[in-house]
Amino acid sequence: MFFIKYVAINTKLRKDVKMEDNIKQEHYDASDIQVLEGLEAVRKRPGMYIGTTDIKGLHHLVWEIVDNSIDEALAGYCKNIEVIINKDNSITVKDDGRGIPVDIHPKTKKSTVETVYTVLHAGGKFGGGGYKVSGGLHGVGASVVNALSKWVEVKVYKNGNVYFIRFENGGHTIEPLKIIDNCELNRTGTVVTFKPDPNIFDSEIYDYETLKVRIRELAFLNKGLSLTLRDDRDEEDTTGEHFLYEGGISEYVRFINKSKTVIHDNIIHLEGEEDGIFFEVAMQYNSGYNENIYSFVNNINTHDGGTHEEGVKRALTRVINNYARKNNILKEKDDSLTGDDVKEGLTMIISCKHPNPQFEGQTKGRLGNSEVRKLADNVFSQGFDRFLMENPEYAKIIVNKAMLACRARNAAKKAREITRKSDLATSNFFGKLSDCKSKDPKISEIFIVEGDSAGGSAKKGRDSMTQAILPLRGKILNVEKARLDKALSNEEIRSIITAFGTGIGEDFDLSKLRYNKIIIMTDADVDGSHIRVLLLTLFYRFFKPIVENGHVYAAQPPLFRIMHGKTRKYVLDEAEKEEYLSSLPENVRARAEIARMKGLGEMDADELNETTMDIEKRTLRRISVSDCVAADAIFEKLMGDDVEPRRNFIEENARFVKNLDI
Ligand code: 1YM
Repeated sequence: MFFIKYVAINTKLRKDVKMEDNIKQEHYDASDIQVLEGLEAVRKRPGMYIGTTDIKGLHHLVWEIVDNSIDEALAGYCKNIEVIINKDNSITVKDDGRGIPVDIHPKTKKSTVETVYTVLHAGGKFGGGGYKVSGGLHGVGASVVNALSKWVEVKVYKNGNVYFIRFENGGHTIEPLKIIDNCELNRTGTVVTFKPDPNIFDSEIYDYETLKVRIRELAFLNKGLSLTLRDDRDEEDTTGEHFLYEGGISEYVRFINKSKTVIHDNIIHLEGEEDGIFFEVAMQYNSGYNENIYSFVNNINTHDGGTHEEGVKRALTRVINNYARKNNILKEKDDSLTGDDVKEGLTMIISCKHPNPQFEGQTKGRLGNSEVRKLADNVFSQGFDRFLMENPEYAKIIVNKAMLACRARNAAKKAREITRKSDLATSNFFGKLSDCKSKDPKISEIFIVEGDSAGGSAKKGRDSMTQAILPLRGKILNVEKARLDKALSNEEIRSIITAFGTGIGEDFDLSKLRYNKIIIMTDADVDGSHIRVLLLTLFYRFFKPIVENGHVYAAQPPLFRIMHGKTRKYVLDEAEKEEYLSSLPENVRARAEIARMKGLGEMDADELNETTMDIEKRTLRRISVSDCVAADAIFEKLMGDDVEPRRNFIEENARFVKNLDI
């Protein structure tokens, strides 16, 4: 066993009661299903049901169907789930659960399968008595997917029969449920295939990586459940990828820490249950300075935390302080360690399965149930306290790490004060920043430019009313490997902090941001890519809200200039060049003598303005944090201890970091 596992002892733990027992105790039949509204409403306002109709919404459909299989797994009836991307970008989801009920529904007088797929709000979760723990639309998912699909086919294996039903054009039943074949008596399960309606969605193409990341996550969060993803668009993908983790969230922690240097071997895994609420946490420290804490409720990422996270964090700080004081590592005169100190270098996954979760906050990303705080605190403090007592060598390493973090935090505080006092006042800083005249952050933007020569052109070519220029002279520090105090000793980073106006660390205040747009303007070469990634790491680690609120952009300088006659045309990349050239008449094309733009520094002020800076003409790419877990994995690849993945990445993306949509 690679992890140490403690089960909480005094939390009224009923060891023999599992989730599935809770479910089996409840009994409800098809009459629990309430019939509420038609599917037309979903087609009229898809956003209300699935958020967006962009690529995210397209993938959301898959999760709605998969969630039904996951529910079946959590109820203890399903062991295998398979997701297939078909050649035509339709999706098939298969499970080996009980199969959706096929009996006639008393209210609709139609089969339950048809009811579940055509009646909004049909499903166990609204019927009462059903105990569902996965995320999604709480029982309306199947009908929403049907409403937004060109066609849907459902096959149910049950009672030795194969039942089949097909819907078309937003959920219209073609023919009622019928038996099309027989099967072995003990075979049960559901197979759903759907093709999203292209009239509803901006894109029809499924992204393998997006599906893979979430399917892998579902496998980590549901130990023992086997999930498979296969891409039938890819001729070479014959077997698919399998995800099955007997260690559950412990293996998730190991996965996140894979390319980091861990400071103790064992992953600590604690779990407990009370009143049908199941709580577990897995953790391990690495030698880095960042915290990677991810929490989930019923498999949904609670990105804004909540009571489960609060309970654990509170207990973590208390237990480490108590241990350090009891063992005289922390002396009487010393201040206690803070939450930030004990979280440095911590990778932690928190997972709670709750029969009635209350999600709060604007994006519903916070767990509100107050009883979970106590449960989380109890389970964690009992288990972790025992771990420290039984593993004094690890306890020492963990406490020492927190003590070092505390010292660094105090040093950073001093450095920040010096930064605040000195930089704004020194001519050194103002010699560097060419600020804009406007003091209105709403219309102001700052270009962070690589090198003095490009900085010079940018300064001449800018609109000095709204555009500020900050040239970077040296390489900025790689903050993935540095603490705040070290980052603050780097002059380039200090200039950036001072220019932004927000402060950093504990002082950070987004409302003080002096520019609405922060635009990274680097060359389209290897060095440029490197600087851009360093800047993104800095922003992601120390100015996350700036990224989260969409303030960070990458400028897109052109790669080619095409001249013919008196016409000058700039194009962003090879593809655009080809497209433009093929649009020209043969004779003009033959005479066009195409120039590759080497660097920003080579463009004169007018050219730079016209191609890259002018609000009317330029192309900017907004940098977003769409998935913190995925983003961290990318940063790890690019910035972590392993050199090889970084070198490969830079080689592959020498021209543009186009796929780095963090
Ligand atoms: C590929 C998609 O939908 N599986 C699935 C769905 C259900 C059941 C089993 C199921 C649930 C219950 C009882 C219950 C659903 N049933 C319903 C409803 N896979 C997929 N597998 N028997 C079977 O919740 O008690 C909705 S989903 F409402 F009909 F019970």
